[in-house]
Amino acid sequence: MSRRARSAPLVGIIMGSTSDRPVLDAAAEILTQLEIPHEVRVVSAHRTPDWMFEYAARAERRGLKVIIAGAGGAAHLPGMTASKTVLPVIGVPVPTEHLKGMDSLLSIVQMPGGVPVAAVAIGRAGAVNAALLAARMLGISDEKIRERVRRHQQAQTATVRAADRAAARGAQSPPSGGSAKRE
Ligand code: RP5
Repeated sequence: MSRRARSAPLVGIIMGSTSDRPVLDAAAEILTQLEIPHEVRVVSAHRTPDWMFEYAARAERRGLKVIIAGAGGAAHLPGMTASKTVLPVIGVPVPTEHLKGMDSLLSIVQMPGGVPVAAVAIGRAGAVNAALLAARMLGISDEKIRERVRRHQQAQTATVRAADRAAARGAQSPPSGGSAKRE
């Protein structure tokens, strides 16, 4: 991790349980790539409600700018956190065993008017997008972060274009043992 990523966190990644970690790690990886200082904490709305209130209430004073909150099932963490801070909160629905994360998604997205939570997709894709969305929010007032987001987007485009060129080459000249030979 670079010096910048180790300095005072701008993004707080919180999750309801350590079992959410494989999903939320995707957000941390993106923020690390973009050299955005962040922290990862376990904050449960149901099992540690006092700690959740304390974390959310102190977040702004601690210098955090955006909170990414991931939870599964009765996923109250993003909404309850948003109710105790004016910082933007992005909710990541974590997949669940029985309802596959639909429960998490609906718990996060169906907030009452007045308490906003930005809900992203279920699972790691959502965590990736939560981090990119947080970076874009920070990029509104930080040109360096905005440029890193731009480079990330350009690199992604280049990767897909390269995959397309490789696929096109493969279609023109299938390797020996390919489908044409088996027919
Ligand atoms: C939620 O309950 C957590 O966010 C997690 O997704 C889910 C299950 O937690 P564990 O029983 O795995 O700790 O609060």
